[in-house]
Amino acid sequence: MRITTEQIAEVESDRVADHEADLRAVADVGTRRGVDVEAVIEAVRHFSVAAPSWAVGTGGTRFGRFPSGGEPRTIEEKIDDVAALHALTGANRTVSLHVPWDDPEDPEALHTYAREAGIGFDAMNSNTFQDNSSTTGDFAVSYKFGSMANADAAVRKQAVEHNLEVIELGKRLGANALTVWLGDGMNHPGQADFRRQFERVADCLHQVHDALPDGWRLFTEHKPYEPAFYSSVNPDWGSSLLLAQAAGAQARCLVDLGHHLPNTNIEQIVSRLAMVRRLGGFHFNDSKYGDDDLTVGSIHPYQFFLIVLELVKIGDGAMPDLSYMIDASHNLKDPLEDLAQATDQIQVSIAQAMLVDRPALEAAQESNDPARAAEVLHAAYRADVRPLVAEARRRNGAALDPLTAFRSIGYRKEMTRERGAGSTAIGL
Ligand SMILES: [Mn+2]
Repeated sequence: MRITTEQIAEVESDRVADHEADLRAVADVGTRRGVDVEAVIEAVRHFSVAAPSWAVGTGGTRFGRFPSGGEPRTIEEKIDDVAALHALTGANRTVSLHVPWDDPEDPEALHTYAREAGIGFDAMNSNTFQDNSSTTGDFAVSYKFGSMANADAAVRKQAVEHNLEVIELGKRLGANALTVWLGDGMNHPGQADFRRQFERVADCLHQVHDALPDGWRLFTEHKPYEPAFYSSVNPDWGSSLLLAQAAGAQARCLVDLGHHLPNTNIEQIVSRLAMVRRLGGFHFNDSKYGDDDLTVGSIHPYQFFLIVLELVKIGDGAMPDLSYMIDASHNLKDPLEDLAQATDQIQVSIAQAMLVDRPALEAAQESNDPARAAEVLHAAYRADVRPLVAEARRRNGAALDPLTAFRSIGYRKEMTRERGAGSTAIGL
């Protein structure tokens, strides 16, 4: 089942008049304040964020998983779901695969299938944090004590080879980046040597980097803890930067918002990484305590706005050309509804960040006027930009209100009939 623009227009026909009235009102306010509303709409229109293949299925915790039915059973069905999401949002043009959870037997056929569905391939994700016959060479080695940081050279060699295989697969799918997230670290003080672990990982990443095709990026993704609970080899942005520098010129740091200790100033990290030209991309999500993988902007919407504002500053008024992906775990909501809400939140934050009067903000900063600076930020953050975002979606042939349209069209109901109530997606 493909969701079409015509289907969306049909279920939203009674919303158009209200939308147009709302849009006129916002445009009037914009005109009075000298805001280029058209530029905001067009910037939102052109933005795209990848959906990870593992997020179209219901997530879970180590305590359980409660699938709600109609989940994709194959990689092609995952592509179908991303295509449905993109039809509704107009802003999810790519899917990010995870190997071995997604290991197509015929990459060219999959490439064709995705192209016909209008979906491209974003960054490839390797996996050396669990043992699997396709990542450990038929279990000849084990990642129990780490992969690239392992004391055993044979394990490190296998970890590098797995990453090279993922690059090869990505080349056949038309991807252009590899994200390396490692579970390597220690659970026990004294278990390993901090420096030796780090140097081994740096050396392995350098080997992987040397196999990158031209135009590809290698992303290092930091995370403070879990699965290693005493120390992680790449726990923070500083370590991630050192690893990216050691890996080579095509390496960049990827910032997963949930991979920070509570109250970390992530927008400052974004600014620093951009300053040294090593900011590569994002995994968007939100968190209350740890790597909670909650819906983007659901816990700290103002922080998310400030992060996007840093991006708009880097892009000189528009979102810079980085790698963007939603990395959330949908344990209770329908995965596609949560992805649609996350995408909407990102679009709203882009519109708000673009409304910031940056010359006025800079003037307040340069004259030591924090009260004025706060007024400038709040004027943008408190603006209701939803009609602008809806208009951007409408111009892309997508939905004014993706979640309601998704329900009206009955996509999940149809998928449950087709795929079964007990179908489950592989992955997290
Ligand atoms: Mn991530």
